[in-house]
Amino acid sequence: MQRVFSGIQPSGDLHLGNLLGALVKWVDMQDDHDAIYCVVDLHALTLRHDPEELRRNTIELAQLLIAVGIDPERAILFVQSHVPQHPQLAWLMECTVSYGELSRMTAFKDKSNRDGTKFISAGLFTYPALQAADILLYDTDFVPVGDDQRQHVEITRDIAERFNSRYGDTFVVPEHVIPPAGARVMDLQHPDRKMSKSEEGAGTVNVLEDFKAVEKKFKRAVTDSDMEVRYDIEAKPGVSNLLSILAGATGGDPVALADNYEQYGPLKADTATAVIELLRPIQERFAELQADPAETERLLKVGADKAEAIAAEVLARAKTNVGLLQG
Ligand code: ATP
Ligand code: LTN
Repeated sequence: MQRVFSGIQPSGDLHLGNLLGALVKWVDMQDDHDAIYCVVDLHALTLRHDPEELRRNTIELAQLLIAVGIDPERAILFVQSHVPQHPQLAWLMECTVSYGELSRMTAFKDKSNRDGTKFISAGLFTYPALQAADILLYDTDFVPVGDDQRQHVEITRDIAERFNSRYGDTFVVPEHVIPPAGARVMDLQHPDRKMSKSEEGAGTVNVLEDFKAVEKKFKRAVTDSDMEVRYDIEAKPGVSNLLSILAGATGGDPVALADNYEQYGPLKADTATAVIELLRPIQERFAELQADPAETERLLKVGADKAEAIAAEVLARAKTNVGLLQG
C-alpha cells in the first residue's frame, strides 16, 4: 500500500481552511493508504509561544483530528516531539539544503515580515529542513496539504533527490496532493489573503465556532458591488471564495454551483448552512473526546511507538549512507 504523511501545527484554533484544504483529504486517504499524521509541535516553536498554551493546543488538536475522522486504529496519529528521529534527521537535511534555497521560501518571508522587527528565530529559517525530515522519515509517497505548502513539498523533493544522488538511493521522493476545491480558503473579510490561524478575526471561521457566529461571519463576508454570481478568482475573489467553500463542504464543483445563484444573499446563507452541517458532528465528537484527555494521550503514545519503529529504520539507513558510524 502506498504511504501518506502529513502534519499540522498546534499553533492556534483549527479553521475552515485547514479542514477543507487538508484534513478532509487526510480522512479520505486513510481508507486506501497507509496513513501517518502528525501534530508538529516542534514546528510551533519557531514563533514566540506560551508553553501552557502549546501543551493545551497539542492535545486539543489531536482530539480535533480524531473528531474530524482520523481513526487512530487505522492511521498512525502521533506528536512530532515524541519521535526523536525527527530532529535527528533534520540535521542531515539542513546539511543538504542551501542557504539560498531556504531564503527563497515564501512562508519564511511572510512570517518573518509579519513579526516586523521582532525576533526571527533560526528555526523559522531552517523549518523546511525539519519538514523534509518529517516526510522523508516514513518513505512517504504522498503528502496531502493545502496550496500554501506546495513550495515546502517541492524543497523536500529537491533535498531527497540531492541526498540520493550524493549518497546513494536512500529516500522515496514524495508528491504533494492538493484538493481541487478548498485548496486555498481565503479570509472572508480579506479575500486576497488566505484564512490563517495567526490572523484570526471576522474573516476566519473556526472549526469549534458557535453556529450563530458562523452565520454572522458568512452574512458579513466581503463580496463586490456588481451582483453577479460567477466563479472568477481574479475578478471576483470574495464570491469565488464562497463558491469554493460551498463546493468543499458539499463535494460539488464551484463553477457549476454558481449557476444555482442569482444573488449573493442565498449563496451566503447556503454556504453558512453547509459549513454548519459539516462542523456539527465534529463539534459533538470533540466534546466527548475532551472529557477524557487521558485516553487521547494513550492513543498518541501508541501512535508514537508505531511511528518510531518506521522512523528508526529510515534514519539508520540515512546515517549509514551519509557516512556516520553506527553507534
Ligand atoms: P499559519 O497561518 O499560522 O501558518 P495555518 O493556518 O496555515 O497556520 P498550518 O498548521 O500551517 O495552519 O496548516 C495545516 C494545513 O492546513 C496545511 O496543509 C495547510 O496547507 C492547510 N491550510 C492552512 N490554511 C489554509 C487555507 N486558508 N486554505 C487551504 N488550506 C489551508
Ligand atoms: N509546514 C506545514 C506543517 C508541516 C507539514 C509537515 C505538512 C510540518 N511538517 C510535513 C506536511 C508534511 C504547515 O505549516 N502547514
